[in-house]
Amino acid sequence: MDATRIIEEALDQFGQDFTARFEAATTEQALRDEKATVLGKKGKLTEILKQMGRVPPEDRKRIGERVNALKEQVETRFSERLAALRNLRRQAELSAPPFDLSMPARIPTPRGHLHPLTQTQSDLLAIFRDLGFLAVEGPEVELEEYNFTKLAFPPDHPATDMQDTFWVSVAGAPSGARTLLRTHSSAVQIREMTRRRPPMALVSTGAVYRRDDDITHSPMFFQMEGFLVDHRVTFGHLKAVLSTFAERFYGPGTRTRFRPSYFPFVEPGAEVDVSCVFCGGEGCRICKYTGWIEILGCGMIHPAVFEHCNLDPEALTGFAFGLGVDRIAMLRYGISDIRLFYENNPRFLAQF
Ligand code: FA5
Repeated sequence: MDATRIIEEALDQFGQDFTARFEAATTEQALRDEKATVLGKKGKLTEILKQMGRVPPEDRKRIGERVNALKEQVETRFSERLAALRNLRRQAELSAPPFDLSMPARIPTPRGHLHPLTQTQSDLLAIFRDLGFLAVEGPEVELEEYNFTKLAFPPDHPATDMQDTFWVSVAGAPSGARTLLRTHSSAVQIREMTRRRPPMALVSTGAVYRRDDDITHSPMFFQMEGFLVDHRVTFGHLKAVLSTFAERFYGPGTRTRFRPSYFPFVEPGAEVDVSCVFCGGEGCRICKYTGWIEILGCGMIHPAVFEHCNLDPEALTGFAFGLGVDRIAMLRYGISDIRLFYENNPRFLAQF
């Protein structure tokens, strides 16, 4: 048989083959794969055309035209089959059970909210903002100088013991300076009094750290500090601010009681109790039958603290107070174990 016949027969065969292959493909991907087998660089047609060299020159034009026509047919059949397959898929989708995209998920997405301690902090801040205090922040990793020394803690004060305080080393801290996780928010007093000039009325909330761990004491907890510095500030102003706060936070009629107490950075110092919010002062389990609940420490800023901040203790006076946010929140929500605040159990948190 001559080369022209051989190639013509191969092309006939090719024409039948690819049509059958395209019909057999049932997915878009399978169809594309078949097209590659037929027309690709290593495909059937390329194989056949390798014989072209043996075809006499007078037949080549005819064979060439035939090849081009076949290529066009392949493209046409491919497009037709592709459209048919897509149509089939669409029909299948349309006849399948309806899929409702707008239907709500069976498990509703849980809505989060602020942590009860964050809620309590912002409620506390809001009251003091109304009273004219400006909210500021301080760092949780603090200098010993700000947390203890400038607040007039003597060097051997028990609070500075390893048992009470988390001492940490910090890269880049001033040389010779000791650093710690602040044990109270009073460090903010020093930060602000060294960089602002009076008058100032500031509040600050945030995390503080102590080596404590029981049902009413957590190693990390929250405090709020408030302080006011100006000329002729008196203990009377302190009492007015704190009793107004107590009535706003716990409700009208809440009474306050100031008991003398000691903190190195105030003189005089006091602890403040509020009439028990649970029994109204009658006496109950929560107030240990005293009718009173302790909520904070406070006092008039010690002259030594002013000196440490380069403020004139002859000209200025001021008061400061610090309260435990966790304690306030525990009383507010009737929670008996402080650790619940930090376990992040959604069943607990969802109740607020
Ligand atoms: C202070 O920390 C003083 N800086 C408060 C102060 C500020 C006095 C300004 C005077 C002027 P104290 O150590 O008592 O004081 O702590 C204050 C409150 O923090 C406590 O009443 C208590 O409610 C809370 N507290 C203390 N330790 C813990 C703890 N481990 N976990 C939770 N709350 C705590």
